[in-house]
Amino acid sequence: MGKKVILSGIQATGDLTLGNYVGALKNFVKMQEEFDCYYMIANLHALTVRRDPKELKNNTLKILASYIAAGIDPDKSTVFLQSQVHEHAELGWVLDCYTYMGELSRMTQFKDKSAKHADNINAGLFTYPSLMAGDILLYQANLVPTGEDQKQHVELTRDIAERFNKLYGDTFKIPEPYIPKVGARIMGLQDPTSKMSKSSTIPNDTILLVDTPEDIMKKVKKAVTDSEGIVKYDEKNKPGISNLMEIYGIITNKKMDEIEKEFQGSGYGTFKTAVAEAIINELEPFHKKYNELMDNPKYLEEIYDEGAKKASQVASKTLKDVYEKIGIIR
Ligand code: ATP
Ligand code: LTN
Repeated sequence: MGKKVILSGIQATGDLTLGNYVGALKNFVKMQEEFDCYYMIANLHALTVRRDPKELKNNTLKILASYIAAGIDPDKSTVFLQSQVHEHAELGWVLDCYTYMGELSRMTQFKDKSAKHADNINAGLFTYPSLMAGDILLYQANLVPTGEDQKQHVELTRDIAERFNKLYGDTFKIPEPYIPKVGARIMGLQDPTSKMSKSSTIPNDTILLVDTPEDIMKKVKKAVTDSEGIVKYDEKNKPGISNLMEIYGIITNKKMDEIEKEFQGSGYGTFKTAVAEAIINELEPFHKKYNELMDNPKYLEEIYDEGAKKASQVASKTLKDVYEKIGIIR
């Protein structure tokens, strides 16, 4: 029996947040020891929102450098750019033809992004999940590690794959979402009722992996809390404190009741300093490695070129099978 296959990706839409790190990236690193992992930078998906071309290129390299700085080893995992493996765009189109408008219009991400970018509700934003289904199915992935917000897309991928397999016989492995039990949905520091997101425009709402220790301390100190002054986990009534507790818990490996005990009787100021220090310590090795990598674009180029070669070998086999089954001459 070979190893199980993992595929995941992050959109090239900006500097990664602490949410991306604990919800996705940390798991990517853990999983590479046990599984055959494919980690992609979703630069084609990033086009669904208008972008400056130079910035998109630079963001693509930033995500790649973040993958490696966080601990993904390009000798163990296949790290590649979605745009360099043309099978993604091809299978994405095919799967568009096996995905229903009704299914796509139920996607929360589509609804959120349409509301945020009301002047550019393009067809790509709508069909985004079929391209993502193609990403996953090309590699016959068993598991897809992501944060909570992507679960719906992985479930749709399963439906599309089952539909296709029913029509043409076994073609795609049916993937499972792999969502961490804690940290799957880190909330904004200023608006703890919505997800921390790299494209947030609210000042001090997100912690970026590239933030300096001073920035991190300042942002955590400014995080919205409540007037009760008690460090207690209560997502509904104390969303700000609960979010900070979750962040602290993931980094220090402590459970919520342990954290409550640790900060019993101390005010929010002491607790916030401890949270900020934990984040700063966790990100220190990342920072150093990230800066070195961003100063070495040749090395990054070698990684993605090599990754694309390895990924293409697998992706081309799946696409060939799909084209043969549906009657497309190559
Ligand atoms: P954008 O703001 O451009 O939509 P994003 O920050 O929401 O980006 P994505 O590129 O959509 O990030 O997501 C990358 C990965 O990080 C996905 O697996 C996603 O589920 C996860 N993720 C994103 N935000 C969070 C969060 N706040 N908490 C936990 N996981 C998250
Ligand atoms: N849609 C994801 C990014 C993404 C992805 C994927 C994740 C694109 N293709 C395939 C997992 C598997 C997002 O917005 N985070």
